[in-house]
Amino acid sequence: MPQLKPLNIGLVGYGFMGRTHSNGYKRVNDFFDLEYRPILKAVCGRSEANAKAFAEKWQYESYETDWKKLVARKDIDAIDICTPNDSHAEIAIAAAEAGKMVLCEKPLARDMKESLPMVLAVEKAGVKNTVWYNYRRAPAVTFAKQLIDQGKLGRIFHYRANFLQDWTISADLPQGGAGLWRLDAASAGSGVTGDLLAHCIDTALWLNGSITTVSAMTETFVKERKHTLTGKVEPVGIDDACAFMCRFENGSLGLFESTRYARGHKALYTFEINGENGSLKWDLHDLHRLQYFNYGDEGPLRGWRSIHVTDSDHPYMKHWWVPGLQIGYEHTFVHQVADFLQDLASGKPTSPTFREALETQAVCDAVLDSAEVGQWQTVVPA
Ligand code: SOE
Repeated sequence: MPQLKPLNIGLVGYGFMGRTHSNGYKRVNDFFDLEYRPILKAVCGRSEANAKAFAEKWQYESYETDWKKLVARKDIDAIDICTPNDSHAEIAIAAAEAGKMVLCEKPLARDMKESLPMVLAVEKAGVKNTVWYNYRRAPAVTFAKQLIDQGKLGRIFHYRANFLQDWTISADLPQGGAGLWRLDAASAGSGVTGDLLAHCIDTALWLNGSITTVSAMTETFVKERKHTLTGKVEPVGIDDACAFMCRFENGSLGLFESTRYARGHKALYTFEINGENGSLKWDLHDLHRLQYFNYGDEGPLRGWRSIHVTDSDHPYMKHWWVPGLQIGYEHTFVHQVADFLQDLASGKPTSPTFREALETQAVCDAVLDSAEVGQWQTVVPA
């Protein structure tokens, strides 16, 4: 077995996403034949005790408490950003200027204004970059992309997506701080639009092309929450729910809805796309299945088929178990690492790049602007 080339990872942030990414780095070479092996060189976080504990648990070789030191280290090749959204830009720009590859958790940043300099920085430095919109790499979603690209659906008429949760209904839940920064507009930039709809928009742009115009409404159901960091009751600046309609460049119509107030739904990301010759449906709670309706089927047999995307000729699946045995959420991150390493070896960009993720950001900005002014907005790409 030839010696694999090391790719030294410096991870910033050790929360939920720090765990999903670390798991991806650790497992990838067990399942994929690659030229590179990620080495867990260092994890960085402000609390020394937490950084040390994370390093021990996940077997990082070292830890830092200042991301600037991590970025300056000569033994780090790639900086992976898993911190709250308000710190993505500063870290990514510094990492690019230091010549490091940059992998950034979604969304790219809080808004377009903050995201554009990140794109320019990685492009100027010529460093490899990607944004972790992981759901693209659920095999059933990648399979949907293949079917659409093969023209199986024909002309597209409709795209609709939902991302429903229920974890912020209690007015007693504070905003801000570890775990709850997603409720704090200063940290997150926005609420469900940047956190959840960004996923739906990324997938939609990938599957169905650019969105040109949007008309949105948002609501903040709980208008004041105690702030974890100040201890004071403060106004809530995020959108708790957002719904928008839109037009795609290919002439199809889109409908999107997201909320954290849909009692009973934990992470119900669904999308459906309807074309002249067929339709596709996907549901995160049943993520290994793709529903397909083919208008070309023989009349009496026509109906939705539920494809169990676990065969070796389905995307990514030949690397896992045997046909019929499914994989799950964590594997989408393993796939992103595998693609990143494969593209690194062949000198190709890894989608979505910062530039591609900027388009998602442009749609999010247009959605929030539209909700604020109560009018249709044109999506303004950079
Ligand atoms: C929010 O609850 C969240 O964790 C998002 O931040 C993730 O991006 C999404 O995949 C699951 O939900």
